[in-house]
Amino acid sequence: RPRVLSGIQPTADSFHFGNYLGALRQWVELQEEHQPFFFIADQHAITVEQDPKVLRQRTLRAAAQLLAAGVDPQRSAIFVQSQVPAHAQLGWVLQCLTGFGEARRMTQFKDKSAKGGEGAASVGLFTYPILQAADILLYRPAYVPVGEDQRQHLELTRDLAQRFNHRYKKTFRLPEPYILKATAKITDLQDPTAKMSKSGSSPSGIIDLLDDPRMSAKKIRSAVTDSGSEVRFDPEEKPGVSNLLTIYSALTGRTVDDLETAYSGQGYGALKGDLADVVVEFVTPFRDRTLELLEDQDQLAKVLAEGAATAGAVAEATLRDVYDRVGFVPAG
Ligand code: AQP
Repeated sequence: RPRVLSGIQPTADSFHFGNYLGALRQWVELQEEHQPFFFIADQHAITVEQDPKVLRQRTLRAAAQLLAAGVDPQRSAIFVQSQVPAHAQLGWVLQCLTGFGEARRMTQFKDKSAKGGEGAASVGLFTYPILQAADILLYRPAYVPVGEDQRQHLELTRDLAQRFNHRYKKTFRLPEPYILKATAKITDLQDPTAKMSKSGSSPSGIIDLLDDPRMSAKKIRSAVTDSGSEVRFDPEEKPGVSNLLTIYSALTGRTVDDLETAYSGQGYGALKGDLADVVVEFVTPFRDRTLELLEDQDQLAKVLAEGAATAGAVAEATLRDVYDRVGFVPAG
């Protein structure tokens, strides 16, 4: 079975609809016919300052949410990045293969460092895409299910894999991004041209999976649309309505065409009202299940430790090949 790999950062108390529809849902689907490795990227999280106690809690909350979303530890290795040291170890080797200018071109660093100024950003934030390349390449996956915002990092990963293979010996598989067009960029409810984001969205622009469902319903009902009234999918002219249609279609399996027909002549109020109900129906059991899983933190820690053991064996074997090819003398 081809391998898949993806990660998610524990940088908020809850994942949001962008994370879920852009990535997590695909994780769950892909585990059926692939060999999956899914990790919680705590080492990426510390590229910006984190409170240690909060980071620890959020890592367990992330694990609970992955399980509640349907990631199955019997089929998928679910683990915490820092528990598999090979990620950071390969990260160093790949940093030494990356050009400074090449790293500089990563737009996410430009965006994220823009706020506080480049001087305030950590070197870790700058080199984060290279650690991400290591995260991926260690497992030699065929596919990496992510949202559109990760496409550039995937390209860097492929470039580094190719460079290593060329300079030393064929070691890495070139992974393909697995990006579903329809849900690749879920947008902010209040600013529908921007992506829904943990760090960038205002509270009313983001739907967190663990929010009180009544609050999520309210956010849908007050989503920014436009001054027209025609329910039509047109991301250029009607980004707000199009985003609502995308979420509606993804949660119900109804096609966007079908929704356009169903809401023709009814205005935005009807669409928002019904979508609010759909969202409540989805988040209520998800939230209940997550909170239930969080009651047994020892069990969550056990699942993560088992995942790290499975992932670690694969990652260490790749790292051994890499160290050998680079010319490091093995211990013993
Ligand atoms: N709005 C989105 N639409 C579709 N996919 C998205 N993803 C994130 N936002 C959207 C995808 O979710 C996965 C995990 O995200 P992450 O936590 O590793 O990355 P992130 O980009 O840090 O998430 P945020 O919310 O966008 O955080 P900030 O604000 O810190 O940048 C990834 O596959 C990502 O593509």
